[in-house]
Amino acid sequence: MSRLVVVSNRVAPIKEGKIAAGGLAVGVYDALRQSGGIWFGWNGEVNKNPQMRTETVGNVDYVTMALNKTDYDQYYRGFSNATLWPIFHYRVDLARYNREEYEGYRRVNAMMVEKLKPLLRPDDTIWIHDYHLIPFAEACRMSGIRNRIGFFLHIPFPAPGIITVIPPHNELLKTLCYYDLVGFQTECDRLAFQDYITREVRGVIERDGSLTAYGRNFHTGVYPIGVVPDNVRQLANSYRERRHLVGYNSDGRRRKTIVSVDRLDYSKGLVERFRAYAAFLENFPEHRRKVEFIQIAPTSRSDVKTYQTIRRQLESEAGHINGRLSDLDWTPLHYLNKSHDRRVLMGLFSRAEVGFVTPLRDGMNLVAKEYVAAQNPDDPGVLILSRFAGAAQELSSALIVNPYDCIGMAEALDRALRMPLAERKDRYEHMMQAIRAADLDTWRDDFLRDLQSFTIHQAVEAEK
Ligand code: ADQ
Repeated sequence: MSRLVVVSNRVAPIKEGKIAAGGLAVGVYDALRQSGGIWFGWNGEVNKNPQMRTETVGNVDYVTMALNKTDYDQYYRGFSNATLWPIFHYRVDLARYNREEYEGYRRVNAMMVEKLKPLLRPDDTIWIHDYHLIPFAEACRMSGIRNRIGFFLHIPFPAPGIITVIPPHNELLKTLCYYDLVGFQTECDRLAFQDYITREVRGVIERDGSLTAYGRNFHTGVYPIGVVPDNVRQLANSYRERRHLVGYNSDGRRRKTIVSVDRLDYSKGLVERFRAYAAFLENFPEHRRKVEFIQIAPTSRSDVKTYQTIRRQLESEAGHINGRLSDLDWTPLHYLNKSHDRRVLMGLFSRAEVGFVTPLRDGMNLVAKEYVAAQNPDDPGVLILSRFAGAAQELSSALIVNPYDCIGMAEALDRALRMPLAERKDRYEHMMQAIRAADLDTWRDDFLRDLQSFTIHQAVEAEK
């Protein structure tokens, strides 16, 4: 088995010699441990003189570097998070384009390739993750690197009409053709990319399903990311301090809990969710005082302006709901801006009657899968899930909602809270089948198996 080299924007931090747990981090870490290899990327620091740092744990080298301020501003804060992220999530209204930032993005990708190059062996398999690093393979090929290179996009791939808003869309997406395999979360994302290639750049679909464009032949595939269901359930069971998780009525009966956990991001539909919860309490007053909604949303990318705006908007919505509806012994909405230990989150999921997962767009959304996997099979809660999360493709037995339909979401909350045990169990079992069929190991193994099965590109014009 060849050695695996993983490249992602951020490398999961190592704590006391151990990798921190977390969806993607665990999957990548397990893959690396099996084959041995390198995890290469940014360490999250911004320094004047970026230094490479290597930390070895077992057979894995964690090679990280800092970014200088200009690189950080242009590559990370600029083109990645103020252009690509909003556009790939269909928020053209929030996107900006700045040519210097795009050039910085390309420059940082090329710089990372040059730093990685001396560490590579000829038979290493290279696996690149996510939108920050789209041009990585092209920069590798220009630099003479001929290893197998695969790319996985964690976020949605938008329809061609949306992606063409990016002024250098041709130049940017051409770089994806330099991979041997490009993986997506859903078939819908893969088809959107295929559409772009066939319509915008007159690429062709070959008999074996591969694509040829810009003189390059490459493969695409669908690899929905998953969770490790047994691990989720174990964590949920190990959390004993349940008194922290729920409130009680004045008559001593436990209030029902609705839970949401997200990074604070406009793609997650938090404002729409808060409004739907308010509409639910207005339209179904019989639930008042019997239910509470816990929204955990730690700030992320707080130096990007649109993230400051969404935060202010949420604070105002939350204040409005609680100001209008709470009582001395009842706070309808608990809005927590901090990150929590995975064990606490899984414990909270297992205890909550409703998981309320309603992004406006999401590549997959692991919280939806974690919520279901954390449930007690004998008395499971109900998942309310946005049709615009990648997870909705597999979890069709959730209560599927449109996050733009405020009253529809309010009705779903009412239905979820009233749902009889037999229906809850039935839906839960269907969802667990899907979650087990596409767990984290399957995601990683399928991608790497496919990547290994394709022949490596021979020299092409651009490389000469
Ligand atoms: P994210 O946008 O970060 O990921 P998501 O998949 O929901 O979204 O979350 C990733 C992980 O972070 C989950 O394991 C979750 O439990 C954890 N997490 C989220 N909020 C947390 C909090 N407040 N405190 C602690 N942990 C928290 C991107 C894409 C997704 C895609 C993933 C993986 O945007 O669509 O599912 O990558 O491919």
